Amino acid sequence: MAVKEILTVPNPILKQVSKPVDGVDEDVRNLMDDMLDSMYAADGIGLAAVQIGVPKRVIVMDLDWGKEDGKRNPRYFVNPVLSDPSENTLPYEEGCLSVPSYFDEVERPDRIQIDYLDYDGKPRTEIAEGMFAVCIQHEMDHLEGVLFIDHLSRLKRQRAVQKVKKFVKQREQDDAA
Ligand code: GNR
Ligand code: NI
Repeated sequence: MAVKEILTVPNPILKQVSKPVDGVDEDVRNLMDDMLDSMYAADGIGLAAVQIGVPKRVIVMDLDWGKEDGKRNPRYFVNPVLSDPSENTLPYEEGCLSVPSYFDEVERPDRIQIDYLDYDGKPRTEIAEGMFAVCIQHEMDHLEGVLFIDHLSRLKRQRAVQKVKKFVKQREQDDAA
């Protein structure tokens, strides 16, 4: 288990389309463990492998992270496929560990089906709603090289990248001090 650095915009690796994995083996489980450590260390609720520089179709998530009781509820999604989105959409104020310090509203279907392999390589199907639906669609976008700011106007996206560059520079200075 290891905490890895999370890549931020405008790193071109974040634009790569992630490749499916050949099933869940030791290497994929190690990757998922590192992703979960990195996600918790950064106080996130989800993470795609490409965010730590590994363009594979692997996602980790913990929607209970940060809640009062402090209990962990990690979830793992390997080679996920989304289908059957609801017609109904809902706006949600999103953030991204790869776009730190910037938040904005994105509108997405509020309900969607997800097929995937779990931590043990077992195929599963679930219906995602609410925060789960928001997060899984945000993470699936990462697998296609898409960030939540790509759903915004070009002006907003440019402002977001400028803000992130400043934020990351300051964070590096603070860390060095
Ligand atoms: O930690 C995260 N919070 C979040 C909030 C609203 C919508 C999506 C997210 S995912 C984000 C972590 C992340 O960047 N995952 O890719
Ligand atoms: Ni993200």
